[in-house]
Amino acid sequence: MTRRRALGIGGALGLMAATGLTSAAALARRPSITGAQLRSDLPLPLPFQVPLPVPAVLKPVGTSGGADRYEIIQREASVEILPGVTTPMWTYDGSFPGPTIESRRGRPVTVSHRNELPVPTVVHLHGGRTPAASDGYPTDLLLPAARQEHSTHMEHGSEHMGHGSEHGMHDPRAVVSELTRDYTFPLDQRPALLWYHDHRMDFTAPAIWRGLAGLHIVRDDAEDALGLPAGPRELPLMIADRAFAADGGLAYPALDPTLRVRPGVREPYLAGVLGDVILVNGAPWPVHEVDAARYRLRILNASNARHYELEAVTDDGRRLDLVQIGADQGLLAAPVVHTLLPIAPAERYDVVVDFSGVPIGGLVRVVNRLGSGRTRDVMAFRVARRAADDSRIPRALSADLPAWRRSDAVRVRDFAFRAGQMDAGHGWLIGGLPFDPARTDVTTRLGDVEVWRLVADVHLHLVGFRVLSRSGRPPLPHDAGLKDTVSLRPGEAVEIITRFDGYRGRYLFHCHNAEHEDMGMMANLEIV
Ligand SMILES: [Cu+2]
Repeated sequence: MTRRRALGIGGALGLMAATGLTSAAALARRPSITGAQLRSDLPLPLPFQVPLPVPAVLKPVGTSGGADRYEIIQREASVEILPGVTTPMWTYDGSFPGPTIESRRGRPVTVSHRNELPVPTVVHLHGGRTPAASDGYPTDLLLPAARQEHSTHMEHGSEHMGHGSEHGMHDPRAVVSELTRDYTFPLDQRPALLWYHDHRMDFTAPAIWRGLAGLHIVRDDAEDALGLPAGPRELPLMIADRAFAADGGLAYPALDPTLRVRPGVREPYLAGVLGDVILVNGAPWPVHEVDAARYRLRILNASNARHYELEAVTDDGRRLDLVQIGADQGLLAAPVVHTLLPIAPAERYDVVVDFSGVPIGGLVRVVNRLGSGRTRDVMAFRVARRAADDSRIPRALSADLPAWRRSDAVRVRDFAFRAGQMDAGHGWLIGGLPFDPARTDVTTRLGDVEVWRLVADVHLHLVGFRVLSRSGRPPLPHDAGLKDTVSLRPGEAVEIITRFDGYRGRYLFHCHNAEHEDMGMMANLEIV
């Protein structure tokens, strides 16, 4: 028997019956646009001229006891993003995206990060089933060598800390490291495309924007044996929008460009910062030469706030099938065929595209139906040559997806998310309250299955979930499989189901519009 409990995070949310969800969705006042677009101040390159880069795979510095050890230096670097233009960025190991880490399921990895940036950082492996100590809690800072005074600000809650200090940002549970920090990832999880990025309190959005993002792929023998396109025919595609200032630097409307003291962005960017340049793997509107064969595209939307609806269009206007084989948390049970694929910030889709029917020399453009002008184009594939193709897409991809049923749930929680007044400006609230690390918003027991009813986009740390319904109707085709991030359309309510297993400790759930996240649209999840 399901115990139904309507719950306000922090006790501030009015109770909602199941039938109250529609009005809760209306109350959410979700804006029809998810941000405002910055305009670049220098000439932009033509589309489909720059070759698609593929981020280098990082080599372990050592192996002991069946675990691999990696080292990454977080540092400022000048990167050529636009041809002939130098862009100073904050990077993992000098590149954007950072180096890719390739792992095997169940083989633990330790990544030692060294912070040579001018600000504290936090590393979060998005999609990782990670013990709390290595999950990158936003106050578990890694301080740079020369910036000890920042920790003093944190301790004493300087007025200039913005909303953080006023809401008790002092966090007695924070574990602060100096200069280097080891993050340990057991990777006892389904094979999937994960990504690591900065997650510092109040400054996640601008830090990702400046370049702190990279890929982490987990594989296993069962997936390798499927016969999916592999090697050069498997491509990670990290899509992210940016805008550039006249001097080649990245433009970003931060209230405090040093990203040290005052968090937040200027009007009219509070609902999210959009750029006018679409990057894939750090290159503007790139082009990639392909064989006339099947390719596995592992797509991540690493944009702060931009949503995409992707389609692959040939020269003669034909739309190629996007055969989805995987979601955020790995393989689907069976392929799902799309011609249009919506992807929200932080979501991943694993798709196979077959270029064999495209004439040699033909161009397949990946376009974003939600974009306009230059932001309608994403990248292109140039079909260069005929080639043998022994890859396949099995009709059964995996048999280990969790099959939680409603009747398994020991409780149902309702969450309201809405825009609200926070300090001097507008902010984003969950259950009426801005984020406070010192407050536990949701407590659950290890092993419990729960149904969550949501009226806004959510990313859950630690666990994957399945989508049960959208506004009382069955899930959409792209809701298939195991997800860790879900995106709602305006006025929509969604039900998800998950089991809180893995590790006890303090985790987060939040909106993955990075600007919303920095404005407090984030809550604590304590697994006991
Ligand atoms: Cu995450």
